[in-house]
Amino acid sequence: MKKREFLKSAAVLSAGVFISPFISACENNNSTEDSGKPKTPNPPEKMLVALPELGYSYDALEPYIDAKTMEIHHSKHHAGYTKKFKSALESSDLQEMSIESLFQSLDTSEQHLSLRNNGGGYYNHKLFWESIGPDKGGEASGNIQAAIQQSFGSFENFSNKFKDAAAKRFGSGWAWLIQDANGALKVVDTPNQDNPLMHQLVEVNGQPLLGLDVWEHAYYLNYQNRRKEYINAFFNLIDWERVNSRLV
Ligand code: MN3
Repeated sequence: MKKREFLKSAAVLSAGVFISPFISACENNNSTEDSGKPKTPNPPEKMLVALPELGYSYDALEPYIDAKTMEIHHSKHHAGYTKKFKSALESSDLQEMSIESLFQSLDTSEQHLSLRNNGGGYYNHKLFWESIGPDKGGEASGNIQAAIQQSFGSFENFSNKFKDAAAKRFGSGWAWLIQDANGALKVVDTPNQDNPLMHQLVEVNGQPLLGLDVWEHAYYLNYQNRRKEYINAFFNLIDWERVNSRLV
């Protein structure tokens, strides 16, 4: 009995020693609060910006997107946008809002240019990686299928419209499937790293459901000038369940 009590108190003691730096760190944060009420978290949270992990390996999307393109696109291009966005955010007074609100506040001014280009690059690529995957593709199903049917008449009409927007986007940019404020789905395209959340900067705004990067860096190693082949290949990768989950 005595031995057991000793072991018990030794365990409590060692646990106490182990966690004490954590406790004292918390206590320091709460040092001005002595009312006994739990302290509310420090509002508002700063936007968390970090290069996301892909949910699959660089070669997982072969043969539709090759491993080398994926590696450069994610570890160089997306990493670059992420780093520059963090830096632009830190030197702005716009850190304490959601990225959606940030985009809505951006205008054509010079002071917003880096947030526009790099914030767009950060967000658009994240959405892009999350919209595709191995063993995906095919036709949409569920609510997104019904919404596509209602807005475009058929999946084929939608895919033709989307492919056309992606092919005709002059220079660098993105093709999008969006949901507007009335719930209707639309296909739009934007230049550079703009996106449909940037209300003051795009002709048609809405919630992005699906985005396709048609910058040459997204396909040139494998497809060279054959952008249409890359666009067709993309349809073998679309994760429709994920797109469905973005419906408002
Ligand atoms: Mn890109």
